[in-house]
Amino acid sequence: MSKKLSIIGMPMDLGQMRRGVDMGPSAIRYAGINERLTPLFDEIHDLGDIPIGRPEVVVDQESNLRNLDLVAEKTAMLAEKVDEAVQSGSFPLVLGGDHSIAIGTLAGVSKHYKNLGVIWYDAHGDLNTAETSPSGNIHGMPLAASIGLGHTKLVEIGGYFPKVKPENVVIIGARSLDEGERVLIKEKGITVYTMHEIDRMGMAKVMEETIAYLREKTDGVHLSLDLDGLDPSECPGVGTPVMGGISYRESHLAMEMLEEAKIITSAEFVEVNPILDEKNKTASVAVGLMGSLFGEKLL
Ligand code: B3U
Ligand code: MN
Ligand code: MN
Repeated sequence: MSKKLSIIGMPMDLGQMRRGVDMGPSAIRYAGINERLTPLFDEIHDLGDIPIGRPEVVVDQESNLRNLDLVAEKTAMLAEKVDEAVQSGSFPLVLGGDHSIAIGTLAGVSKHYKNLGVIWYDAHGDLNTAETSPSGNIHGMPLAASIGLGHTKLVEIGGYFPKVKPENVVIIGARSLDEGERVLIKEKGITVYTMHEIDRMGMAKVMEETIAYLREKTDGVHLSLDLDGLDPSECPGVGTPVMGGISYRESHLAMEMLEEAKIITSAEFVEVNPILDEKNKTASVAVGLMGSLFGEKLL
């Protein structure tokens, strides 16, 4: 079977307050994604960007969520594109955009699996709802929405829910969790490797366990990689940096182990903000990690 990749840009910054993350897809393309991935696939289709425009910020009166209707509308558009890519036998790779786009990616992907797994590589849990969110920013909510919790307009994108069972989620790199997120993680039994476990066990062991766990439980795995999961010294171009993150090397190892395991069936790289970046470093890291994820070898 030929190996096909569909790249979909999602230049949306409506899930948070810092402008610039809408330029993420351009920055990642500029960092050489096509050149880097061309040798690794038989066909690459760059489907361009989902049109977002420059809408005015609107805070939903009832829920206090910023840009609720717009995020719902645009993520539904992304879901359709992702769905088409999967249908055509292509691996969907989505470029963000803030992390709220994951609501759309998962809505497009999950209907194709009975038991989708998700690796959430992130400093944050993204498990807030309108009730627990300290910010009203939807980029802090996509994992909650995808397991069926939160505003119905977000939960029901794509016309079905939930997209993922909480027991099929593995969070890697967490070091900033809100109180409501902690409660939810315990209540729902979500697997989390915080920085403590990564330091203590090493990334190799964390990935071995993650792969063994998801391979057993799921029939496909989506990788949702927030560049703020990495340390801000290596990925400064993100809206909400948190010190003490995963290193560049550990992240490459994680991607290489996922590639060897052949479990990843879709992916997204989010929160690249070139305005906050240093010489497109964060976008370049994203492209480098994609190389490892898709099988680039030194020798
Ligand atoms: N947990 C906080 C902060 C945050 C979440 N995701 C990012 N930042 N990138 C919130 O606003 O929900
Ligand atoms: Mn995130
Ligand atoms: Mn994050």
